[in-house]
Amino acid sequence: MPGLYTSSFTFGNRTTDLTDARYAICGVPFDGSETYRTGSRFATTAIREASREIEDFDMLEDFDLLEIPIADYGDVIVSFGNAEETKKRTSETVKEILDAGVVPCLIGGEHTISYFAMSGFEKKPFYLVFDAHLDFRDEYIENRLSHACNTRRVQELIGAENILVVGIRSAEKEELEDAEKLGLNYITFNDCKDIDALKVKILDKVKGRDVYLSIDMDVFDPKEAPGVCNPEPQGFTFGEIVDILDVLKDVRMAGFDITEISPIYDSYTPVLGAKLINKVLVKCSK
Ligand SMILES: [Mn+2]
Repeated sequence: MPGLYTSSFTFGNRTTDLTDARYAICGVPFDGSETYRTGSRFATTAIREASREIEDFDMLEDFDLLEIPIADYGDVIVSFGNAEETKKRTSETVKEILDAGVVPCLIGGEHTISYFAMSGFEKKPFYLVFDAHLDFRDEYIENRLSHACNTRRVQELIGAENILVVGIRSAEKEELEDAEKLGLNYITFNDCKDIDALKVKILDKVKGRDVYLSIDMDVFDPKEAPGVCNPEPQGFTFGEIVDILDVLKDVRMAGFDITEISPIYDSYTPVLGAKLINKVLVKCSK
C-alpha cells in the first residue's frame, strides 16, 4: 500500500488485492514476433501511465469506475526470444487469476499474448476478436507463434465455430481460403458500416455466452490510433467501438486483452488504450 503522499504505479492507481477484485489488470510486455513496427513491450507501462490521468468517473456513461474492484497484478516476466516460455508464463498467470475467481484483463504486448492467455482457460470461452488483420496464417517466416498467426492458433485450441473476427480489411488470399475451409466466422470492414446491424450480427454469435474479448488496436482507423505495430488504412472510430461494446451487456465476460500498441510511434494511442479498458469494464458492469 502506498503512503499518504505517494502512489504505486498501477493501472488507475488501484491498490485492490487480487482476492478482493472482480477484474485483474496484467501486462504481458512481449513483442518478440513483431514484423514491422516493434515496441509493443513498452505499452504496458505507457497504458498504466495514461490510465492514471483519466477520471474515475465516466461522465458520458454516468458511471463511477471506483464501483468496480480492479487489481493490478503486475507484468508477466517475459522470456524475450523464447515465445514458448512466455506462453507458459502467461497461461499460468491467467490460470492463477482465474483460480482466484477474478476476470483477467491483459495488456500487450503483441497479439500473440491473446493465444497465450486463451491457453490458460480450462473451460474455453468464445473468442470475440476485433482486428484489421485475419491473423490466420499457419506460419509466418517459419514461425507458428507469430502475431500473424494468432487467430489460427486460437482456432486450433477452441475450433473455428467458437470464434468471431470483426473489422477485417487485410488478409492473404490463402488465409481467406483456409478460413472458408475451416468455417471461421468473420465480418469484413465493408460489412461493419451499419453499427446497429453489426451489433445484431455479433450478438447472434455471443449472446448469453462466456466471452473472451480481444482488441487488436489496429482495428481502429490509424488516424485514431496511430501508435500501432501494423497500421492498416480505414477502420473504426473510438466512438463506434464504444457503441459496439454495448454487446458486452449481454455476455458473461471471461477475460479480455488489448494488444499491438507501440508507444514509441505515438504518445496518444496508450491514452486511447487506457480509456478503452475503462469502457470495456463499464459496459460489463452496467
Ligand atoms: Mn492486427
